[in-house]
Amino acid sequence: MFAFASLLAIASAAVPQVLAHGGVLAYSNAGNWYQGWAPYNSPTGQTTIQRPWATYNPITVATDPTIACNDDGTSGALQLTATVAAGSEVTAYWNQVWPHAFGPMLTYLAECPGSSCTGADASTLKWFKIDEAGLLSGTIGDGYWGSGKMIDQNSSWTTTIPSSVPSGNYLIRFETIALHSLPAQFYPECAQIQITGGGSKAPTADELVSFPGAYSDNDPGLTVNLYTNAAQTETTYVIPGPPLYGSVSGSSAPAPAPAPTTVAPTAAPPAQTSSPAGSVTQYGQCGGSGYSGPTGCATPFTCTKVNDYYSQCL
Ligand SMILES: *[C@@H]1O[C@H](CO)[C@@H](O)[C@H](O)[C@H]1NC(C)=O
Ligand SMILES: [Cu+2]
Repeated sequence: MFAFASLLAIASAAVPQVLAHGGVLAYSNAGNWYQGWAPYNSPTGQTTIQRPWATYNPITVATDPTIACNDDGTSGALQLTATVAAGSEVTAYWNQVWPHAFGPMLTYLAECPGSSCTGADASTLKWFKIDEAGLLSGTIGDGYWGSGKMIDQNSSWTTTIPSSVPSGNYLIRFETIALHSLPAQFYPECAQIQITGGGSKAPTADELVSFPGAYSDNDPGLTVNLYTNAAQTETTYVIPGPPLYGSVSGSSAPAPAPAPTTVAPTAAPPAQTSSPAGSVTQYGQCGGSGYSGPTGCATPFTCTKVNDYYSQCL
């Protein structure tokens, strides 16, 4: 009896920490289900597209060596890769019910050298952000956040692989960041995908980052305190990380440093580079043969030709 009571005490001390956190447990794409790594099972025999990770506990340092793909994020012994069509949706499923409703959702890709991501060190890759959702409505202290929407969507998040991304082998990194207490809590996990049928728009130098490196503990989006008076009225939130893929104009070559400009007192605001600001949202159609709808993309997206029949805001 005494032993049983002791066991209960140990269990109740340990379980809540686990239940309060978690990570991505599975993925789906085009009707296929991909069970993820099970961090609390023996690694032996586990075979999944997800990179192995060890604990439900969050990462709490923005420059942690394992911020790319969690701890340890290296390939598994029986590592798999999912084939994913450019333009298709990938859904990541967190443990139910995800407990943290304050903070952003972010999805990144990193292309791997060679013919597979297996063996690639995630901390040496260059990442670009293909999806993000920060403060969606309301205030910092009491608003509706990307992570709240994730909870409402069956504790899952769906990202479309942009059809303009070049075909190749990639790590896809789904992340939710929890801001209910400081320091911010990072929950990133990665999976290996091979993108097929892709486009020709490589990310620009400004869009590419490293993990660690992309975030700093001092980033405005990682230091917000939800419980101040100011947070109850503040409606602007700056999502951490680089600009979204497709939002920086220019070629895939490293962008030259902007030349200093002298602005005449009467100068008009600089024109948008490719299309006027408009109403078409990200991934919406903005052009193509036979298309007669609106052609202006909402800021910060740019109307990007996919083929003769389809251009979309990216
Ligand atoms: C909700 O997510 C679970 C996995 O956490 C999945 O098994 C289930 O099919 C999902 N339900 C819907 C309606 O997508
Ligand atoms: Cu938690």
